[in-house]
Amino acid sequence: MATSEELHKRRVEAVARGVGSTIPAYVDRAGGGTITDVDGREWIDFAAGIAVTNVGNSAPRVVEAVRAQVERFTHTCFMVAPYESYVAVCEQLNALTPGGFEKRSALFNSGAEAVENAVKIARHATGRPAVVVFDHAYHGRTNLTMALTAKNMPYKHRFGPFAGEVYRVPMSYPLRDGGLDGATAAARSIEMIEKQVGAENVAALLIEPIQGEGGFVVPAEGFLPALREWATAAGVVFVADEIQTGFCRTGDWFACEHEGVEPDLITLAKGIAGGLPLAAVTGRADLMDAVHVGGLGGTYGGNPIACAAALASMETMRELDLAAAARRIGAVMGERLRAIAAGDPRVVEVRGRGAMLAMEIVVPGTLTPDPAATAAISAACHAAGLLTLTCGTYGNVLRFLPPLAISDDELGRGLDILAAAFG
Ligand code: PLZ
Repeated sequence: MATSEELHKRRVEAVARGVGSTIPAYVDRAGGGTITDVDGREWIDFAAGIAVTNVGNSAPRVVEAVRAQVERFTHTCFMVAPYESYVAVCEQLNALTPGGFEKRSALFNSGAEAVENAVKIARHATGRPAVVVFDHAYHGRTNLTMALTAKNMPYKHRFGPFAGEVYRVPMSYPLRDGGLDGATAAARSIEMIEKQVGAENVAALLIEPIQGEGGFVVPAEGFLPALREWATAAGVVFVADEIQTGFCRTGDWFACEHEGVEPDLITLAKGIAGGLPLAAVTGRADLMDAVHVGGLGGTYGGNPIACAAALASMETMRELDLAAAARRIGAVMGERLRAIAAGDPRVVEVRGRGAMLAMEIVVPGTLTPDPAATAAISAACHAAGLLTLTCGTYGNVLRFLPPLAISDDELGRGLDILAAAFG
C-alpha cells in the first residue's frame, strides 16, 4: 500500500489546491472513535468528519443496511420511480423533529442544498424576498449559502458577487457582547430587522441554535425563544439550521429542544446518515406543501443507499440512546476542559452542549483572539494522535466533536493528549 507521504505527493499533483485537509495522513480505516492511516498511525477522533459520524464510522447497522440496499438497487431517482426508504426517512424526520404540528420533508444531498431549499420554500410560501441571518453564521459554500455565511476567509473571498436580499443582524454571543441577556440581545436584532429590512419583507429568519463553524457560539438563554415569538407574530418563517447540531449531538435529538423552540422549518444533514451524503428540510405541512408539484427535487436527493443508511443510523441512535451518550461525553469532557482552562489563562471560555464543546483561546487577560496559539495547540494534538478541529470567525476556537459511539477509553486518551498539548 502507498504511504501517506506518497499519497500526499500524488494528491498535490491531482487534487485542486482549493480543497484543504486538516491532517496530511491518508485514511485506511476508521471505526468507533479511532482513525487509522495507511501507515498504521492512529488518531483518536474528535472530529467525526465534522459532526457526521455520530453513530461511529462503519456502524454495524449502517454497513448492513447499505450492503443490502446496494444489492437490491442503487438509484432510480425518486422523481422518476419512487421507493419506500425515502418515504420512511421522511416519516421518521417528521416524527423526531420538534413541533407537534403536521409536517412534511424533502430530501437532498448536502447541507448547503438543504439550506437553499429551505429558503426557496419560505420565499414561495410567503411571497416575500428577504432572508435574515446572523453574525458568525455558517450555512454553506454554494452561491446563496455563501451569501448567508458570515466569514470571508476562506469561504467567500473573491467568489462573489453573492445572492441578494440577505440581511445580517447581531448574534447573541455572551463572551463578546458584554453578556447581554437573551431577551435584550434578541430585541437588538429584531429592531435592526424592523428598521433596516421591514418585517413584512422577510421570508425567513435562519439561525443555527448553536453556531458551528462560527465558533460554537451558544446564544444566551431566551434569545432563540424571543426570536421564535417575534417570527410568529411577524409571519416570518423561523428556520433552524440543525445541520451541525442535529441527531443527538447536543444531548437532545435536536438542539432547539433545549429551550422548547419549535422551528417552522429545520435543515438537516451530516449526522443523519452515518457518513453517507443525505440532507433534508423538515417542517410545517402548510409551508412545505405550498410549493407546486415538481418545484423541489434533484437527481440524487434521497438516494436509496443514503436513505437505507439514514434509517439504520436513526435506529442506532435510538437503540444506543446516543442523546444520553452525548450528555455523558459532555459531562466527562466538560470537566476536563474546565480543569485545563483553570490552569491556562489563554482559555477564556469553555462552552457548548453535550458532545459539541469548545474552548475559546485569547491573549491572556484580554478578549483579543489568538488564532496562532489555537493552531499551535491543534497541531500539537495532531502530532500526538488526536484529531481536533478549530473554528470561529477569529480562528481562535478549538472544537471537539467526537463520534457519540466513542468508547470511554478513547475519550479518556483523547483528553489526556489534549491536556498535554496545553503543556
Ligand atoms: N449549515 C450549520 O455546519 C457544514 C463545513 C465544512 P454541507 N459545516 C461544515 C466546510 O468547510 O465546508 C454546514 C453547517 C451548517 C450548513 C452546512 C453546510 O453543509 O453539507 O457542507 O453543504
